Amino acid sequence: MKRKRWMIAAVATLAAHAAWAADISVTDAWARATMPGQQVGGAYMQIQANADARLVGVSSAAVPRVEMHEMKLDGGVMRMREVKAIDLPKDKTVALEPGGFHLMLMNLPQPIAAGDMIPLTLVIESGGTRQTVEVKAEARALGGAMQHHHH
Ligand SMILES: [Cu+2]
Repeated sequence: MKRKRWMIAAVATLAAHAAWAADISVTDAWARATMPGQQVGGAYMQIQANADARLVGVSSAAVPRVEMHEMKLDGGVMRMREVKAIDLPKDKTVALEPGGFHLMLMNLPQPIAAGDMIPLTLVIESGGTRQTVEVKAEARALGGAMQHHHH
């Protein structure tokens, strides 16, 4: 009988975790198409959480390594640095975009072509729990007004 009780407790714990998981919505996920020989690419999206949360990691089945970066104007020069986490305040839309926070797709095994769908797994922490969110970023061709994001 003791064993059965313990199992009920375990189920209750799972339910509590599910209740704490934030509702995450990701919209407008896209990646920048790359030139042949280019080793890195960028991915961008809008993320909204219905509870205070943090993006703490990103991985991809198609890219060996994904880093979270921040671009900031520093004495008139745009500088980029890797960040460990990106805050997702409750109900606020956080934009990962050229010139701000963004995802860096490292060591690309092959160029990203317009129309490619890049799978991304976001690891989001909220209320002491971690959850993953699967996203597909559609690659867009280079060019246009947003080409100032150099590396
Ligand atoms: Cu970057």
